[in-house]
Amino acid sequence: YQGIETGTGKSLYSGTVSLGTALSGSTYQLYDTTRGGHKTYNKARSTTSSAGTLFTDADDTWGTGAASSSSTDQTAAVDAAYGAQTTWDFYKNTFGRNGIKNNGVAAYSRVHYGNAYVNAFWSDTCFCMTYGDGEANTNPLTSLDVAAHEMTHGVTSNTAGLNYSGESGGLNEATSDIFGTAVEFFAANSSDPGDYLIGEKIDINGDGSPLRYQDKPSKDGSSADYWSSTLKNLDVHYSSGPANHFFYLLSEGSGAKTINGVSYNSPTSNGSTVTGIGRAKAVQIWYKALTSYMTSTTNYAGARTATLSAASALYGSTSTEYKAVAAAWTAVNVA
Ligand code: ASN
Ligand code: ZN
Ligand code: CA
Repeated sequence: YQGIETGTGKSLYSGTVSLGTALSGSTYQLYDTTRGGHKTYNKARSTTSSAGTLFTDADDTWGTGAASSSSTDQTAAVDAAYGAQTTWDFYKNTFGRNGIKNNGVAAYSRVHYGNAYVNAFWSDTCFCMTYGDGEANTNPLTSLDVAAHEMTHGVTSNTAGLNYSGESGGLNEATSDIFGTAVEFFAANSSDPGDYLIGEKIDINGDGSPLRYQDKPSKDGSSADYWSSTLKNLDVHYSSGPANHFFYLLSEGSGAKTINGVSYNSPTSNGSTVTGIGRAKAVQIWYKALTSYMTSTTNYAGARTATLSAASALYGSTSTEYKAVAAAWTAVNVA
């Protein structure tokens, strides 16, 4: 490439954003050389297994900011690229982590995958994030929290390596939700302000409701609020519930609260009152637990131990933070 550029992206979910781009000859590429070389590709609903075609543009202004059913539309690519660059910046600024493997090398993203495909996923094999266009090909699954969720699967895979089934699978999913939320708050984007909901922008249920709720996971109709001996039998997107709930309680505390216009009311299993320590500290504790203490087979009891070890290392074993971690786990029935 010839030059490092900053483009303008008109996203579907996050308003107008700056994008890291490159200039090759007289053509701009959706290629972010400043963040490990992340590229965004168009799968254009083709079924071939390749990455797809790198998005290019003549004037470095990308997308329209509106939903489109076109398989070549740039708007979904803008959201995916913005999600990848913001998640990169979050890990760098918050933890000093240089990309998924902490080696300065980016994954890539591909959009317009499948036809009316209602999912997004991370793959270790391609080292990439993939996004479908959603119902009627007009609701791409490219919102910021979803992109951060998928990229975080890469981080988990390259750190604790939590097995994607049973309780460790629930913890793997919760890790993606926790950092998905953290990235959304980090971005402080007025079109998509931070919340403790997952997927509130993509209208996956067709009624405006989010995919998941961290303050009270059972609000989705399937997730568990509290640990029980049968939790391991649930799908990992539902056994994530108690860990998401732990993260909310540790950050914000129990009871009613309104943040950025969204109202929450987080219950506890034992009727206790939990006082939060703030999201910034909760995120540091979860990251240290993930990268220093959890392993592929960590279960919920092990997550309690790992986060207590992390809180002890970061803040001391007699700290308010350490006690809050214990109280928040007890409140989701992990004693
Ligand atoms: N969107 C899902 C996830 O990230 C994809 C899947 O279940 N494989 O967990
Ligand atoms: Zn996931
Ligand atoms: Ca969200």
